[in-house]
Amino acid sequence: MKLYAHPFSSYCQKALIALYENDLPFEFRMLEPGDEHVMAELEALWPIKRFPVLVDEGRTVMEASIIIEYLALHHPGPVKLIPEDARAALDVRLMDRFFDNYISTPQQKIVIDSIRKAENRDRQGVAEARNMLDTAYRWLDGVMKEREWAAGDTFSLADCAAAPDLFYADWTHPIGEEFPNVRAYRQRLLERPSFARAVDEARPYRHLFPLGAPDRD
Ligand SMILES: N[C@@H](CCC(=O)N[C@@H](CS)C(=O)NCC(=O)O)C(=O)O
Repeated sequence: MKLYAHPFSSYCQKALIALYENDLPFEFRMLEPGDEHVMAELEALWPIKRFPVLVDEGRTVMEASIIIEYLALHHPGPVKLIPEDARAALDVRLMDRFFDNYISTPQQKIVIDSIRKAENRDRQGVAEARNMLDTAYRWLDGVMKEREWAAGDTFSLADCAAAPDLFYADWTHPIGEEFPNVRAYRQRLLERPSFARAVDEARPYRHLFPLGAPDRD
């Protein structure tokens, strides 16, 4: 398998966690900014040019959630990231969508806005994104009161999403002390070996974080 990715990208880390959880071998096709050759390979595979993208036996698989679903189907390992029970799998997929849509999307909005020219900034959009993050943190805090992992007792696809999404969300719009269950969950994720490895591999790129990476994690 080949994974087109960058170690500092949250969606790439999401896929990497799944690969690391089951110790799956793959070739890392590094999307170095300015490396036209690998970028052209990516564009030929997926003109949308969002990553990660996985290539396996001639099949191209896009979207981090679908990559994880694909791995569960075609390269199953001891760690089952998608429950076999369809009802339990629905809960996992809901939480996966929650993290990407209501944590990662507003987080990226704030970061992307910060690198625009001052005259092109979207103040209302950024305020709405911050509001969404506060609402999402509050809802999640109630959910995580009773749970170790995002969908219950077992580490899943939803935790692969949550780990990088909450990691960068806290750097962008800090998770306040009024959300102790979210903070504790983020800490548990940081201690999970698969994510700890992804965080360590991304450490050399922290200077790329547009808002300035905090001196922690
Ligand atoms: N919906 C995609 C999102 C992927 C995504 O936004 N990736 C970012 C990196 S974290 C990216 O490709 N950025 C490059 C760009 O926007 O041109 C997924 O779930 O995989």
